[in-house]
This record gives sequence, structure tokens and C-alpha cells, in this order.
Amino acid sequence: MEQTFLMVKPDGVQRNLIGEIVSRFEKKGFQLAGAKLMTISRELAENHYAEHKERPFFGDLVNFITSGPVFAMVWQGENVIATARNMMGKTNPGEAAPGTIRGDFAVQVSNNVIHGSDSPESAEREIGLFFHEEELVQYEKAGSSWI
Ligand code: DAT
Ligand code: MG
Repeated sequence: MEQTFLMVKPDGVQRNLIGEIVSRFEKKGFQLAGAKLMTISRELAENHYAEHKERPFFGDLVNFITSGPVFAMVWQGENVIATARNMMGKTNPGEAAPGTIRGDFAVQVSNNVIHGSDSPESAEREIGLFFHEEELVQYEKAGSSWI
């Protein structure tokens, strides 16, 4: 089953949005495979955002993502990578549609509340960066045949 890496960023944790965000993916019908509250080291931040190394906002981005705890998660389900991106909304919350997480809860691109993997390759890479295999749980949910 497809898996993706999702993370409530430090602004979302400080603004009490962990429950709201978990709830959206739960209600949608996706299954939680792993989760933890953690503080990201600079090394992990620079690795996670390596694709943006040359961008002018890279330093601010690393400062921001290491500025407080994040809530890291692995979710699974059919087409979860693309569907979670749709549920998050556009990167710039000003362009994110109402009903999306960024559209409903964020204003600035630098504080856009949630991270989500953008492809199967990045999902695999990011899950591997943030989770040990034994932290991920496989189980059958009673209601899964109703999703
Ligand atoms: P996404 O988080 O939607 O995958 P991204 O990978 O392009 O977006 O960028 C990673 C993060 O970097 C993004 O969530 C917020 C920040 N960011 C992107 N573009 C930015 C910009 N023009 N100015 C400041 N921060 C930016
Ligand atoms: Mg991205």
C-alpha cells in the first residue's frame, strides 16, 4: 500500500493544529502507520530540504523547521501521496483553495503549517530520513473494507 511522509511544522504545533490535521487524514480514510513529536536537527533539516539548497529562502527554511517541535507522520492508502498534497493545498497559502489545510489555516508561504512528500521517490526518501522501520506499524483496520 502506498505511503507518504506528512509533518505538522513548528507553526502548526504551536497553533494547536496537530489534532485538526490528523483528523482530516483519518476522516478521509487513510491509515496512520507511524507518528512522533520531535525536534529536527540542523543536519536532518538540511538533508530533508536538500533540493532547495540553492534557493534564497533555504537558510530561513532550515531555521524555521528547527525552531520548535514538529509532528512527523507516515500515512498510507490508495494514492495517498497525491491526495494528501491536494488536501494540503498550494505551497503559498494565499493561493491555496478554501477547504485545504493551507487554505484554511495559513497565510504566509514561510509558515504554511504542513509538509507532504511530492512523489513516490521523495516519500520513500523522507520516510527513511525520519523513521526507523520498527517505528512503522502494519495492522488491519476493522472499517477498511468500507473506505
Ligand atoms: P511544498 O512544501 O509545497 O512541497 P516546496 O517543496 O516548493 O513546497 O518548498 C518547501 C518549503 O519551502 C515550503 O513549504 C515553504 C518554503 N518556501 C517555498 N517557496 C518559498 C518562497 N518563495 N519563499 C519562502 N519560503 C518558501
Ligand atoms: Mg516540497
